[in-house]
Amino acid sequence: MTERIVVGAALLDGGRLLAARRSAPAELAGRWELPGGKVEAGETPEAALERELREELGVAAEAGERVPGQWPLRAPFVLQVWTARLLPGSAAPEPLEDHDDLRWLTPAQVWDVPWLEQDVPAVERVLAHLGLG
Ligand code: 9L3
Ligand code: MG
Repeated sequence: MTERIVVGAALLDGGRLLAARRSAPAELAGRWELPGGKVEAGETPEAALERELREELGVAAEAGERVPGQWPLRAPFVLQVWTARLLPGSAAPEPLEDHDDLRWLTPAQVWDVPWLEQDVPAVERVLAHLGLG
């Protein structure tokens, strides 16, 4: 089966990382994730990330660099992560779909929320990538 990429954003602002609490589907509700979603056919991962952040959070954001690594989700999906930043003039993030709470976490607060199991190694890698691991 061909792998399908789900992009997750390490959205950073002032040294804090955005975590989003899923409200759907039921089996993932209440757990926190790096916001994002499936890359569509013909789309680059960066474009998918920017689209997902606009749809899910109502923000204008720009993808930065890939955080090395890839983490298995339910087959055929795999999670890949890019850093991202809000563009000047972007609205503040709001949980518009699939989420019911957002938190900007300082490095000291990153493990205060119950991340989706599948996101834990990705978040660890994000911290290492930022020199905070
Ligand atoms: N997923 C896991 N961690 C993440 C993201 C963005 C997504 N950081 C999983 C949840 C779903 C699948 O990938 O099972 C597709 O994500 P979405 O399109 O429902 O956000
Ligand atoms: Mg999503």
